[in-house]
Amino acid sequence: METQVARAAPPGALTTGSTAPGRPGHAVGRVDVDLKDYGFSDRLTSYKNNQTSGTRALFYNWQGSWVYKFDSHAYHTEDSLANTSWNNLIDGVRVC
Ligand SMILES: [Ca+2]
Repeated sequence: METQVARAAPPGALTTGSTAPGRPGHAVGRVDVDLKDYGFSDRLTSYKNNQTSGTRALFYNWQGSWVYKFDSHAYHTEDSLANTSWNNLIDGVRVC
């Protein structure tokens, strides 16, 4: 299942300038895009990060809280997470 990070979000849902942790395992209180709102929880295998160049998208798994897994610097296309531990795992995205 492919989702486009920017396209998946409703207008105004993406925030910029938010502080986001950059180390794996760090939990945050919220994410900008909750993939369950789009039926994408545990279904992310590929994505296109077509945000403004240099913008980062941070990907989180819900483990009772949002736990950071990896990030993507725009522009970036991930064709397949199938051979990673992140396949069908991600539930939320933050943008900064
Ligand atoms: Ca998950």
